Amino acid sequence: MYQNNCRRPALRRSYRILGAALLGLSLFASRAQAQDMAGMDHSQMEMGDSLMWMMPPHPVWMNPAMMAPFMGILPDVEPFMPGWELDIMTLPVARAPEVVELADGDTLTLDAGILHGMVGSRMLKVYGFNGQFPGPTLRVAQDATITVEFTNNIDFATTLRWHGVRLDNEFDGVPGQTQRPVRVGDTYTAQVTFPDAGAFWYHPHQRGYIAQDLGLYGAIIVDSPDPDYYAPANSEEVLILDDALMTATNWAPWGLEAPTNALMGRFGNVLMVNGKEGFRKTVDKGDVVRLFLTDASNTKNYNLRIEGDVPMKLVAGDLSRLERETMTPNVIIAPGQRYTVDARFAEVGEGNLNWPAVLAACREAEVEWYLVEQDNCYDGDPFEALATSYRNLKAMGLN
Ligand SMILES: [Cu+2]
Repeated sequence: MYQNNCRRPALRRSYRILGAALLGLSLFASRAQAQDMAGMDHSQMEMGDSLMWMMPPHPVWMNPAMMAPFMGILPDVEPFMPGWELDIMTLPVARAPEVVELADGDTLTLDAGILHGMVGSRMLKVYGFNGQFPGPTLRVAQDATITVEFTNNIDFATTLRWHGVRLDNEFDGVPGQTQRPVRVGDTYTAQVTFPDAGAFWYHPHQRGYIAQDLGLYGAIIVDSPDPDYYAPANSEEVLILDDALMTATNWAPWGLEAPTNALMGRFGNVLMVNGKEGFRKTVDKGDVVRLFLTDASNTKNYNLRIEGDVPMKLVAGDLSRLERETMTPNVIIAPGQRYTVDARFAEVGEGNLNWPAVLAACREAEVEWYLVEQDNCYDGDPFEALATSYRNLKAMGLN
């Protein structure tokens, strides 16, 4: 489905293949396509962990459950890293997302490119729009129609999808169905309408398991002309949650010819809010803070609460405002979803909105990659749970 017109040369590296079933690989790409890129100058390639495709880390308690023969399984792909041939010091330094206000008839230029980013202490090549990682937050008037001029300057062809926005099918960024992928260096013009108030987002729809992982996404807030659409709040924050699989110094490589993950992407070991590890905000006692939350992770769910058991009121979801608002101690959000909550800091003084702790859900686990269950507050003994499910399977004659 996607085109392998990556600018980075392929490595000739043969991995031992013991089998791929456990990894759930979707090997739908042609290896031959990627091999067309072989034979280029490899002299600039850095050595070290960034060259190797690596097994994602898994929690300590799972180690004994991993059978030895499976430990060595590696997918039969070359490693992919963004902007392979570029010197990171020559790339523009990524800025934090800026707010762009848009009214009917406006034109938005979105230039997708490779930037010099920082996540924690890691200096990384990231993807972003208009020099921002993640891309700018679009604040659009309801019922506006805008023209989007999208230029692709990342490593491979891509498209732009307007998640949740009701617009003409031909502009919805579905490669191979409603439009051709936008090739490297090309510009694509779309007419995008915003008939619904609420929170939406934009992201690539071609090799999203790489491009979206690298930060090629942004938030959209569509504002109703009705000033009372939401209840009053003292302030607003647009927060995009994401995770990424990283080593101590860089991204863990993706697969060049094919995904090394099942379905939409891989779990990360680093959690980010708006492209940074952690988010901190100072609030005054009694403030109501409106949080526009989007889960931009490829595959991770979050079970969010605010440290100090700050009450939240769920006011809107994917389909705009809720008919009935609900008080909730936590919000479970899945990839692609948006929730809008009003949090009231009645008993909390300054500095106590500690976002990493919010992400920590029921335990301090913000860097654990395995929080995959909708209820990630499991406090039991995982070995006992495993043993029980094994016994149950055995009793049913399934094992
Ligand atoms: Cu989407």
